[in-house]
Amino acid sequence: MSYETLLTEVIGAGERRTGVIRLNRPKQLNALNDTLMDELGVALKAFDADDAIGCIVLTGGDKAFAAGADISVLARFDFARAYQMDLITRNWEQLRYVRKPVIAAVAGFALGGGCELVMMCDIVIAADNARFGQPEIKLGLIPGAGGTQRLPRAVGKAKAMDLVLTGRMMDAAEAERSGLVARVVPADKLMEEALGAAAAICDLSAVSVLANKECVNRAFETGLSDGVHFERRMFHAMFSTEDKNEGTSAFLEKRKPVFKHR
Ligand code: DAK
Repeated sequence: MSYETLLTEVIGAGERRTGVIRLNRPKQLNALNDTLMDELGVALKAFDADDAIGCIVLTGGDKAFAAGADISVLARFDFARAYQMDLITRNWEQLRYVRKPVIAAVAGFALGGGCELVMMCDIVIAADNARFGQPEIKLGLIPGAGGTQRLPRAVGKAKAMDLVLTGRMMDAAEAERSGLVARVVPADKLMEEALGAAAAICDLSAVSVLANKECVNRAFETGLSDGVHFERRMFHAMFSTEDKNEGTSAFLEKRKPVFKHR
């Protein structure tokens, strides 16, 4: 499948491989317009539905992961039109429904909607030149794709308020210190690191991978008691899988497990 605003490829040699989606509007620093968000939804759905894909990497270019929603589009809308058309909302949420792990590999700017996309991913790996921010306030706006909600959950209220109210950017080191980013690597090692993490996930039991992701995400949607209860039931459910028998046997027999994803 070919896209106007994305490049996609499948990487890896194993039974399960990594689906890579690269945002590709370099002249506009990957500003997120309707076409791009439509295509991203399609590409994510296709990889998520493909049994040969074990993990997805979402990345951008060297200078920008994405510099936010396309401001030329935002400039044209008034409230009535935006509300009636369900501006942006209708095609921004697909990432939330992807069940396989999505790794964001971020170089350069991840601003506004770009930062919000990053925060919808499961693991964030940043190049040392990455810069994150929610500068919507400088446009007379507020974040519109979860920035005011996910940022405080990721970095705490103090840092989130600082970023949202001033619109300043934070660099990769600050983002890692604050908990927004899992790993920072030299820019020329970004894809190697992200693909390495993805390949490691591809080798694991697909059932267990889905369950781990679902349980961690539950922590953001529920209170502690309900979350732990959900985890306990999922933990019990894992005892019904062949992969659990294979994983535990392989450990005891000191060999590498061969998961069948069932
Ligand atoms: N939109 C459109 N074009 C953009 C862009 C953007 N967000 N960011 C950069 N560009 C374009 C520039 O206009 C320029 O185009 P030309 O002049 O070459 O034609 C080209 O990309 C290169 O940019 P610069 O010349 O500015 O490059 P610099 O290195 O000097 O500066 C920068 C890079 C990233 C600091 C700067 O471009 C910048 O400040 N960009 C805007 C960043 C920003 O404000 N982002 C937040 C946008 S608001 C919603 C969901 C989400 C959102 C809203 C609603 N719903 C679900 C309802 C999200 C809103 C936002 O993201």
